[in-house]
Amino acid sequence: MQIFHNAHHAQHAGRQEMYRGRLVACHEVPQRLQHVLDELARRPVGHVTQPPADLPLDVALRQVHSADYLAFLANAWDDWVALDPANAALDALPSVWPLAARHAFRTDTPPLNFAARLGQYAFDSGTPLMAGSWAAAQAGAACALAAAQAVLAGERFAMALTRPPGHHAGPNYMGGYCFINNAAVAAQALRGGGLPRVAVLDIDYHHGNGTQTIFYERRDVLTVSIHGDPRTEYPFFLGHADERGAGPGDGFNLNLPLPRGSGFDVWWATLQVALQAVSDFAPQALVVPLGLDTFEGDPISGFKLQSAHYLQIGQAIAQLGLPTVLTFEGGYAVAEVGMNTVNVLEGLG
Ligand code: Q9C
Ligand code: ZN
Repeated sequence: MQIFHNAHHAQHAGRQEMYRGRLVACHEVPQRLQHVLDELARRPVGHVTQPPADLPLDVALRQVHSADYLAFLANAWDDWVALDPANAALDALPSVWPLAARHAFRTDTPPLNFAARLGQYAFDSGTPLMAGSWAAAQAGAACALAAAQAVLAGERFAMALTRPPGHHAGPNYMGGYCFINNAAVAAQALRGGGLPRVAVLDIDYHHGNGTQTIFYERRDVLTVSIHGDPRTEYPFFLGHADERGAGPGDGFNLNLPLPRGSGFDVWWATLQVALQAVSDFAPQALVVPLGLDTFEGDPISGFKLQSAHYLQIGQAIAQLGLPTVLTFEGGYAVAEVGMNTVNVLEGLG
């Protein structure tokens, strides 16, 4: 398999995230990716390479994100520093939001104040934005695009090995450590390459709210997600079982929430439901947003999967028989994330 590695990922290295009233050290750290690369050096299950420089990235981004959001991201760091030159030493975090409410706050008159603009385009205060975040996120999207192109060219498996992750980023917002939705970029590129139906199977601990939302009204991209029940787990405000898609996309979103504390037996049984839904859709390709935060040792998550289980998960994905793009999402047990990731890739066969 081809593994496209984001050589620019470390330009994004947030220092602190807001958590329950205090700033805590970021969980989504550059060492996560380094551990995967180190494990791939020990167990070379694929060919680690970098995306070509001449990809049509801007077009691909505009197919899944709004132009105003992309412009916001491109200028965010400069605008943050312009707000106060002392901000150059700080990560940007939002602290005010246009809450959806009766006689709601307005975003149709875009605010000029950057602190307000940050709140308009970010749904949490856990996603620090810094000088290199946009460059890192763009280079990561290029990995997703390259992985999709490799699959379109006949590769059975390809992976976008990148951070920051992507599956929480929506059409016009960042959050959950994510800026650009790499899985959506890959799925859309597979569609653009002429495949009539593409399925997304999100196995990160957290609901893939961004990917769900981007494809919610479409029947050409099936989105399926297994995740911690949003009644207790992040991102809280999306990911319930009754979200089935809308308009022409009605019936083409499947959420399989599980209680915090679930172990492998219930997770595995739920995976069979997800795999059946993917099979019934009869797609020509699959995208797997791969989070390793289902691991029992994950510091911010609540499932209890063990390292050996990731081999089985890889085997089950391979048994679908579909050309498959994987994107690297969550997984914050940093010392084990390399082994767990490469176990999935080894299981693919
Ligand atoms: N301080 C992904 O796994 N915050 N994002 C949880 C912990 C948000 C997870 C609170 C978790 C986002 C890609
Ligand atoms: Zn996650």
